[in-house]
Amino acid sequence: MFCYQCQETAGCTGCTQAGVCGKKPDVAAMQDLLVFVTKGLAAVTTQLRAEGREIPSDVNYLVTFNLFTTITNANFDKMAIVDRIHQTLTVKKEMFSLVEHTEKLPEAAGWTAAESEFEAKASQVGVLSTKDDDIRSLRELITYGLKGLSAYSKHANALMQEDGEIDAFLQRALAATLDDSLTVDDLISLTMETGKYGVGGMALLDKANTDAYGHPEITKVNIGVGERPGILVSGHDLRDLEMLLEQTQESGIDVYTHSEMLPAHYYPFFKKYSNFVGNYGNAWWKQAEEFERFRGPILMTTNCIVPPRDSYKDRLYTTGAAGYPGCKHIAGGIGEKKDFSALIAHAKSCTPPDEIERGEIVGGFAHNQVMTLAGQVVEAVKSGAIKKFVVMAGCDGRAKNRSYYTEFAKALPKDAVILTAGCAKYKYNKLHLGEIGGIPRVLDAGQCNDSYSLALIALKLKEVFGLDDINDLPVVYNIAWYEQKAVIVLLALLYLGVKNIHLGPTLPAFLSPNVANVLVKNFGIAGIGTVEDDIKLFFGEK
Ligand code: SF4
Ligand code: SF3
Repeated sequence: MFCYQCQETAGCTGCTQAGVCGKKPDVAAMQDLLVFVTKGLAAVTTQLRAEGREIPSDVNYLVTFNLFTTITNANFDKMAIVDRIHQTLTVKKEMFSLVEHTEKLPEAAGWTAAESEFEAKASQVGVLSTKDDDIRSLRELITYGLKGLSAYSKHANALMQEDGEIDAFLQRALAATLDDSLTVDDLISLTMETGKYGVGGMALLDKANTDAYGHPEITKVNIGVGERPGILVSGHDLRDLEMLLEQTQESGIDVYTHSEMLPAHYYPFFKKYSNFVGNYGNAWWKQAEEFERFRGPILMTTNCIVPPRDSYKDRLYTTGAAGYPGCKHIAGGIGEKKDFSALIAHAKSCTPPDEIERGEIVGGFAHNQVMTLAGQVVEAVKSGAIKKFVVMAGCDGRAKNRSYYTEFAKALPKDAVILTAGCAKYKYNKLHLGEIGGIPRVLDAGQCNDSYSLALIALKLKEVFGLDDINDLPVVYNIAWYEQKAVIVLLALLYLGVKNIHLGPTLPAFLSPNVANVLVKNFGIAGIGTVEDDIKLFFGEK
């Protein structure tokens, strides 16, 4: 196997024996093949569009679902991935039969085989099948961005919203990663275009979420536990949470969020459920210990899954693109009602969660809420009470060097405010960093996709302060990444013209030296240093 799509990749170069994430070589192979056949399907649909045909929504959903399945820590279930390959081959064949000019299509478009040949084919189509370092780097950068975009599209689809232009781009760009005629420059332009559609994808999801659940508002979230048995929901899919909450009414079962599901509490819609008790625990990588102590069933709606311990594996359920062998999977496609009765029955046989902490955390600072505070924020900036905003959005992870972010947050000058989104927040959202004139020093917009809110806030500040360039704002970017959703967030920020983003704790292994140079030269992308050096760099001498 060879995989280097996430920040924790072995030795900062690539996982070759087994994934640091727990992905085994046979699963990695089937993921490679799933990406390959999905690219083939994308080439077919792109050609069909060029020939004036419409592509059915179900085919668009299949593409995004497949890519989402291959995101870090989403699906470890080989058989589920093999099933998706079969399904994709069937759809691809149907679509292929409609193409007039098949001579324009790459090999992946027409490829099909019996399952017995999957492994052999997988070994020929992985990341290393592209020989040129820079072309490989850009193809993978685009593919990972598209994986992130797919995840966000899929969540919007779950709320019955879609954007045909985004799907068409996603498939065109996927197909382009198979096109040997494209040069480095072509692929750099495509990378930027991916960022543009990343903004579109996040805007689509923002609309889907806020249309369905209202605008996030300042909310105190309980981090303690109640006295009844509970179900813990993790991942990013709010529609799954809604269905679960509906089905747990009057059941005597409480519902808690974990990791990236925390921001659900900020939406007005979910506040009507009296059994929606609070958030339990921290970011995804602490789940082994925290799931053990939760004692009740856990629903993983998306990434990030840590291979479960036997002590709670029978309590771990997956749904959507998530999967783990031996764990029960709750079925249900876009627009279908899922049946969570198995989890509810299971919860009834469990004892209440073990309390791991008490208190509250505050969040809900997505764009609409911050706009209502705009006057206060602008005043604080003008008076000098707030000197700088530090965007610290992104992902958390288990690597020890990520303690940098906790130390960095602690070391910030007291007149700096953190803008965050994504599970990166868990590195500092319980530090009690205080307030500036009533404005908390950690403003949490929500999930990683809500980085979109941070971009809107920055654009609003630019307008209010009458600036021509977003980079003239008193905003610095110190972003943590882990998986591929962070890649699309990064590309979206670059597309919006944000410069000098610091990305850590390490730069992506999939950036070849030349591609990294392009990002450094054109966008001032940099890594992180020591906390002390970086504080000096961002704020000058204290
Ligand atoms: Fe390694 Fe990350 Fe790939 Fe897992 S997802 S195999 S940890 S690079
Ligand atoms: Fe976290 Fe996996 Fe990326 Fe959505 S839950 S931010 S790492």
